[in-house]
Amino acid sequence: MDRLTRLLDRAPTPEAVRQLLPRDLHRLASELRAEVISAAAETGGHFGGGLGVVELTVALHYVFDTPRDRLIWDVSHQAYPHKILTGRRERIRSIRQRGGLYGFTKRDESTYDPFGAAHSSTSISAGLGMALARDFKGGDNHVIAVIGDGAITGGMAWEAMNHAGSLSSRLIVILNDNGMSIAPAVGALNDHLSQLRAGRLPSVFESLGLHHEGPVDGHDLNSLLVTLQRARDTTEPGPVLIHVVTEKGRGHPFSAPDKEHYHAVAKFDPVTFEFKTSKPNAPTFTQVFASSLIAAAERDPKLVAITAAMPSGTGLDIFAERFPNRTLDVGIAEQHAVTLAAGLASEGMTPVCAIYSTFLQRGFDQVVHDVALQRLPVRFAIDRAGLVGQDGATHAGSFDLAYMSMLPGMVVMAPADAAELRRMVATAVAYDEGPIAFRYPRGEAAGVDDPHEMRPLVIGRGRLLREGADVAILSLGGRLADVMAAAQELSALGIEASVADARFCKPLDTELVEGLARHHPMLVTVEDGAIGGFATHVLQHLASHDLLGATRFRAFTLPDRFVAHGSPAEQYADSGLDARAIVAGIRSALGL
Ligand SMILES: Cc1ncc(C[n+]2csc(CCOP(=O)(O)OP(=O)(O)O)c2C)c(N)n1
Repeated sequence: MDRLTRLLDRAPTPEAVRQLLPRDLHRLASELRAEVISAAAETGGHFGGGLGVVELTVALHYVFDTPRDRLIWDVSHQAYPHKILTGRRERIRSIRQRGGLYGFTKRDESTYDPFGAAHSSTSISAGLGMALARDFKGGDNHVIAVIGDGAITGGMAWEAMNHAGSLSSRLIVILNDNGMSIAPAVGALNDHLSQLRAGRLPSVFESLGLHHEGPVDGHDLNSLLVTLQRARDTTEPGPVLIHVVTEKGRGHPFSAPDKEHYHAVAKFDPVTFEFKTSKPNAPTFTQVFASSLIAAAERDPKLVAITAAMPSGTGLDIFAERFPNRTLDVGIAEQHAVTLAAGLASEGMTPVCAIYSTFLQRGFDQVVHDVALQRLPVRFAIDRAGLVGQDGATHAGSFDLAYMSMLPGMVVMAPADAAELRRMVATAVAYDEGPIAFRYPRGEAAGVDDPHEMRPLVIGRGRLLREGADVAILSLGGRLADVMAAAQELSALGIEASVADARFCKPLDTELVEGLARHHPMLVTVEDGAIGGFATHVLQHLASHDLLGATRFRAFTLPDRFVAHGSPAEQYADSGLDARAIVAGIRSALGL
């Protein structure tokens, strides 16, 4: 037996953990921490959150009868120690890779994951639902929701506490307070938590009707055990909130401090702890966006940029260095971010709301009701459009083309390369007639990035890149390089393709679309979005004007299923959206 993991070897499941003596738990925690570090060296991924909750994870599984007692991790990026302790240690080194464990909790993956997550602030609502279900059924199990001080800034958490605080249903909320979101936590609530850490009560949670315990040192197993046992055994009705103070990234092996406490890491050497990062060949779309936005803000003093707790992910950290007073980090609060932008726009400012495609879903009604309906010129910079790789289905930017383009008056653009993104930033900033969005993928931007390129585009005008008589391929967004490669391969097979870059999903370049349909026996659209997006708009236009004639039509979209995690290249191959699949699809449609 490997002496270094003696207890972890003996305790592959929570049932076995519960057989240990309390005094063994310190050692179990340190073995678990070492295991998280050694696995992360191989896989990379979310790291700091998990290291901060090692003791809490051990204590929760020790005190509660999981999975009969329901343990819900908010966001669940911090659940790697939980996965290791719940029968998934053997597979932890496959995490986030194709066919491997998912990077977040997932109902299909384990009975110890009673609720899937990845978008934040859902755990208290889900937990209250489970608690009420238990009460309806006359059960006696516990329900525990663990939520971070970042995630608890989200509106849903407050909707849930407002409801839970008025009920007698028993629910245990653990506030994992490490002072960090991805970046340092922001807002008045964060100030309040600092006061609570200093022992100043009463708390806002108490006023909402949640019995408040703590603050408890989240790395002191004895205090954790006592507090959790008390919460488990109390006969008091109603919800309880336990304020646990932890250190994000606790025990990380790196020599340098990190401003995000190693929220997520690349693979690293397990001995020297040096990161194995590959050298980038080109700037990312995110960096091109940030630098274009800075250039635009130099010219427009009314430009204000908004992020919902994602300054580094969206590139607004770079923008904030130049314009600290024109950067607003609102916390994990996409709904508020969108309506805040609407308010700014209504007063003549130039708000740019930079939100990942997947998280903008949270603010959809605000986009409809507060922005689009009032035709307010909010600029949406939608990052991580299309498939995003290892974060998988919960994070895929699959739906924005559909959900933005269906809104009356919304302009929706998608760049294929760096120059186009720059021009779209310029277009959006200059456009004042209503809402406008541009959506761009994760990763390196194709093409050359010329920092002086700031010419606005003509709204609703695409471009023709290549002409061929046999098939027309109309591409929107990030798949253009694969489309061009496909066209070349087709040409080698004797099939000549025209290729056009639509640039706009809305308004559609109807002249371009009609010309392609008229002059080719087959029209194909390609987009990195779900069914209901670009192809639907193209087809509806052609069909409703009787312009399809004998022209055949094929749509390459994301498949009508959630695409599992893997590298983006694997995901696009799985989805039939890489060059090879496009060639194969066109050949088979042509009957060749
Ligand atoms: C709705 C939504 N917006 C943004 C994110 C991106 N995100 C993932 S983790 C995180 C920070 C969470 O902070 P906290 O809850 O304090 O947990 P910690 O990482 O500090 O343990 C953010 C902003 C998300 N998961 N969901």
